[in-house]
Amino acid sequence: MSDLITVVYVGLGSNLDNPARQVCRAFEELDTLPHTRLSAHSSLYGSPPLGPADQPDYVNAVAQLQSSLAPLDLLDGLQAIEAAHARVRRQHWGPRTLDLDILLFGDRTISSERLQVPHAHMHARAFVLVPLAEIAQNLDIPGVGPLVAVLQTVNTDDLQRLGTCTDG
Ligand code: ROI
Repeated sequence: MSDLITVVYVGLGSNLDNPARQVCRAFEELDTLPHTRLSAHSSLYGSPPLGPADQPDYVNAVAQLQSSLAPLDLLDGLQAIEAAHARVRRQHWGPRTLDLDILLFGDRTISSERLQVPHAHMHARAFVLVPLAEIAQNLDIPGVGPLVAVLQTVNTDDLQRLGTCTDG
């Protein structure tokens, strides 16, 4: 914890046990983390699985947090939320009840065993970039470039905007 508040973007993904409900609950849970508040979140998007195709489609979204936690303390908090949702055993690149990934932590680049920021694959994933652009149009991805430019390099055809958490 420090006095400094950092804007953090978190990617959310689920493809099990009513994925939309998992993601919407996770938005609320992110707002309950210590020294952290949820300041914005995207709509929900449906996307076909990246990786093994024999799994359900995903619901993806992005949250914007204001946090004074240190990166690894925030990661601990995200993993505690994931664990509370995870009733299903996970396989590598297989289906998951809830995935929470730190995408960006202010303008910092972090490379440690537990955490890489910016997220290593975010610049290639429409299901991350499109919801991110919905809540942060003027963002720069450190080491990569302006979000709007990166967005033009990915195929968004398979991404479907599903609506918001209050749509039912
Ligand atoms: N595919 C999609 N569409 N959305 C995800 O969030 C997602 N997460 C993953 C893998 C298995 C790589 N595939 C995904 O971890």
